Amino acid sequence: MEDKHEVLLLGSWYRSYCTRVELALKLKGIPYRYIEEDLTKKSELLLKYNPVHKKIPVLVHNGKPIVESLVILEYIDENWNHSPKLLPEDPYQRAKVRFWVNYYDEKIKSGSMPIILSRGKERKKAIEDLNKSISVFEEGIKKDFPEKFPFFNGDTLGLLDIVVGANACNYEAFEEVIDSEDTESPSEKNLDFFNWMNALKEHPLMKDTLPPRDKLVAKLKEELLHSPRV
Ligand SMILES: N[C@@H](CCC(=O)N[C@@H](CS)C(=O)NCC(=O)O)C(=O)O
Repeated sequence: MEDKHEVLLLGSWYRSYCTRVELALKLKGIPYRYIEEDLTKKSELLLKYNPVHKKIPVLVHNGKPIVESLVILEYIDENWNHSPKLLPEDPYQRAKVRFWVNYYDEKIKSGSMPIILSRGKERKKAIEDLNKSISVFEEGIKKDFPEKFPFFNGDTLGLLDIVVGANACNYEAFEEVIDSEDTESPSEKNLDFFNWMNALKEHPLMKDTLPPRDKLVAKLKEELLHSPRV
């Protein structure tokens, strides 16, 4: 039964697009009901609330759906306008955060998929490409937010911590699943970036929300077995 006044999240426990929404809801102290979706058998609710993309996460607030994780995060920040704010007050700072969030999704989050799906030389190249993208990201945010690195918004989580941390805090599980023996793994390079992730992993909200490492490794291995390139 749906309650028109509640906040409902359709998600999947190991997908970082969903973890980022859970982190924002918890950070703002917004109570929500969570429904785990099986993407091999999409529910009527998912198809009804996200008929265009048919993807998770979907946030349903007062019976109205909001889709696309970054749109959802901004909705949460605007609708529950109290502190802590996910985005800075200053429009130029906001623009810079949005720029790096988009860069992260396009180059780094997406850059891990070619690694998982490839082998041998192809995988080595994909790892090198990812390392380069992380270097550009690391240098960029150090330059754009010199006073705030490694944490944004002081000691509370900001949009970049949430988007990046929901994904990259799981780097150890990811590295366990890929075999990068003959290549420098991402965490051996870009030490500032991974120090930031290691600090974030200790944040109570992250500890409470990130998927358990062993369970995630098992899930990623299972997905790998079913991936078309293996
Ligand atoms: N741009 C979307 C991406 C969401 C997305 O890719 N969701 C995946 C799970 S991680 C999904 O629902 N996939 C189902 C499908 O492609 O059929 C967002 O930011 O929310």
